[in-house]
Amino acid sequence: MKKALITGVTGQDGAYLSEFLLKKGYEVHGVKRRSSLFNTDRIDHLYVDQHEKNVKFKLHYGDLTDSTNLIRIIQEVQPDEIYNLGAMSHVKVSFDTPEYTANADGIGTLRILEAIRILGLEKKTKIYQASTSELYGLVQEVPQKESTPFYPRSPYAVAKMYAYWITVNYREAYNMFACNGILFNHESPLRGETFVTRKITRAVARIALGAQDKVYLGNLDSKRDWGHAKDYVEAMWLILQQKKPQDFVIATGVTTTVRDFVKMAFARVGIEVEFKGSGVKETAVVKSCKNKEFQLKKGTVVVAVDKAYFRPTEVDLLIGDPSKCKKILKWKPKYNLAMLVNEMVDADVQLFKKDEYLKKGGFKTLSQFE
Ligand code: NDP
Ligand code: GDR
Repeated sequence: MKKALITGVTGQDGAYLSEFLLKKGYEVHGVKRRSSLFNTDRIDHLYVDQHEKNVKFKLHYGDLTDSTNLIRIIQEVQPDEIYNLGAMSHVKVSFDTPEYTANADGIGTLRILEAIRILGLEKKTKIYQASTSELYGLVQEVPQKESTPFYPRSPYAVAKMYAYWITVNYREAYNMFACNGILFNHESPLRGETFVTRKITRAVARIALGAQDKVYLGNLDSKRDWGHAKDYVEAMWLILQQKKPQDFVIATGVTTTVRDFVKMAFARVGIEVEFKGSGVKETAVVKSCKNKEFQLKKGTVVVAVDKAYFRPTEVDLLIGDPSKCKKILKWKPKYNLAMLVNEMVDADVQLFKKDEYLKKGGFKTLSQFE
């Protein structure tokens, strides 16, 4: 039975990847950070009492900023595959915490690679590094492919650039099976609430249900190549199943503005919105509301722009070229953007309906804590 170790197991991708590998028959070990509140919501359904026999999913306390801890966990687990997904993954927040981001996202990767070397596991353990389309940053070429030059535009992207190259260097210097997956944005109902897609789908659900008036967003012009996390974790696994270690772009090849994502998300609940004005004065207003369940009047402002959400340096356009992964990995996404948006909006509508139901019953709910 193969053993996988996942850093960032409590995150969006960690949860989908754990589920995927368990289904493939792996024993899955995850590194989770100590937190003052439970942080395992996304993986609770996979967890079994550790006293049971043949437990296939195990968690270890750890942190990418602590080498001794990583060495100990890797020594204990002796993994066949490591998926290094742990990171301070929010681009905007990285401008506020640049040093920590460099430590966890950049040097954290080095710590994993060095641990493998120190333990003499170079021949046994394969490593997947969670690289990112943010590396392309300021547009040099479209669509972006494996050979496109990098021009990172945030402390996050600069830290990930170090991680990318140190992974390549350890592969070349020590013959390690270490690969970068350069993944374009991927989302899901498990996406963190402060990334733009989830922020929008949550807001759409709450606005439709009357729990919120409007949502403030930043740059509506930026374009992203959005896929579904479920498809993307399969690509991670495929990258480590190849004969020779190499790097891959994983993308859909379709790009969409934040503004169009907003329109699609509202359309899912039967609300047509139109954008008016420009720059920081731009708003989205209700044009029509076909869904009788929701009472939104024509002309109601549902989206406004707040400068606070703009980044000091932005990545304007991301669109990936998936030719290599299609050809070599035979990877093809099952979801398109409409399916992704619909799944996310539906999940958030369900979540907030439950919330409203609890509120009516006199219980404390998510929205009462906000
Ligand atoms: P999330 O933000 O959802 O998850 C990040 C995970 O990393 C969480 O489990 C978090 O723990 C953990 N983590 C954060 N800091 C540390 C640390 N110092 N030590 C150990 N663990 C830590 O990210 P995603 O699942 O979306 O992304 C997974 C990886 O892929 C990340 O590296 C991200 O940068 C990269 N990536 C993501 C893309 C996307 O579109 N989603 C695209 C390209 C790359 P906790 O739960 O405690 O916060
Ligand atoms: P990104 O994702 O920066 O691409 O990084 P995010 O969803 O945060 O932003 C996408 C684009 O939307 C614009 N935007 C806003 N973003 C946020 N978060 N909040 C807003 O209110 C808002 N309004 C507009 C942003 O300016 C940006 O242009 C994600 C992360 O998962 C990274 O870890 C990963 O490496 C990349 O995707 C690929």
